[in-house]
Amino acid sequence: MKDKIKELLSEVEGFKAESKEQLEDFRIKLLGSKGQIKDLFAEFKTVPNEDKKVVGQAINELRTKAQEKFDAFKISLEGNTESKEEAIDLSRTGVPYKVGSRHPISIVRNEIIDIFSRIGFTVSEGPEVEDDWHNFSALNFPPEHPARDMQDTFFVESEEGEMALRTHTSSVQVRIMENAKPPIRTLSPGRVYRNEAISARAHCFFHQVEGLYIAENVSFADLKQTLMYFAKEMFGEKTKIRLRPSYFPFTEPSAEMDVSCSVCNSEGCNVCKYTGYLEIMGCGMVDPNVLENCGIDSKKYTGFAFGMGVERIAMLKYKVNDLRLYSEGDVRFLDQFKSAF
Ligand code: 2U9
Repeated sequence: MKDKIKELLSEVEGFKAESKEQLEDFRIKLLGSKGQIKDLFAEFKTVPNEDKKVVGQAINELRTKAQEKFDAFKISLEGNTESKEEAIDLSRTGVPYKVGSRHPISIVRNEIIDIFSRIGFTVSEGPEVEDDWHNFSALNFPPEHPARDMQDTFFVESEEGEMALRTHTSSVQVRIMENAKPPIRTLSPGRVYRNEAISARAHCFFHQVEGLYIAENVSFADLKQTLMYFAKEMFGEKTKIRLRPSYFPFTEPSAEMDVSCSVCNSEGCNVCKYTGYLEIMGCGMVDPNVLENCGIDSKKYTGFAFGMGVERIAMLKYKVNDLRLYSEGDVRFLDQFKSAF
């Protein structure tokens, strides 16, 4: 009897079912009501008492192995889902994937690009690591200008010598002017770097969109009208603009532009600090020195330029009060912009 059990055990272990029929034959032969295991249990009565324990264990082992083999092939041949681990309830509602959202800086940058592209501006991009010429010299920064200082600008060593992390995207427009003939009408959106201590109101990097228009007979009136169009598209038809004289090395004359505060309708509130206006960008007529530096005849052509910080516009639009929120990747902040585009 022990030999019979051994023989059946090795048969069970080597068994492979390639079809349901083969599996059913296996079941009938071994596990069925007239099967060989049943016979063994019947024969068990004749086993001498002193052998009963060992033989009983061997038959039980055989039965368990045969059942396991049968179950395993049943699942693989029929896709049986009766076993608890394998059970899949196809009628259950799925677990939804967490969907990301567009970043507020992207939303606002795209909106700015959209508004200017409707009046013929194209988009130009360029390197973030710049040489002194494109970031400073071509833009009329005098040699001793404080922006050239380590305290204001990050410098990196490269094979080409000391390079600056661009402090504005004007450097992209220098490249455009060097390589294209007017009329030029382009926007340069991108990340810029400044050596600032990080706080709610300052960061060591932020995003700008700058604009440049160079052609014959471009005047300050063209600049004013273009920016008025932008302000109304961005902040609403009722928006008023205000230009205050300012100074930048690359524009002359220069101005800063304010828009009327849409929160209080210019009545005065804590957003506009009770002035009725919010500063949103700088602008001016491109300095003739800059045109000449870039190979453009300043007697024939004039141009205007403007620049704005995207974080600042997004702060006004979405009432964000801390610049650090933009770069911390906190989903509780980012999730709030799910329906914003
Ligand atoms: C060229 C010549 C002139 C771009 C300009 C500003 C004024 C300006 C600031 C706004 C807030 C930078 O992000 S900010 O800190 N920008 O005030 N930018 S005019 O003038 C140019 C650009 C390119 C060749």
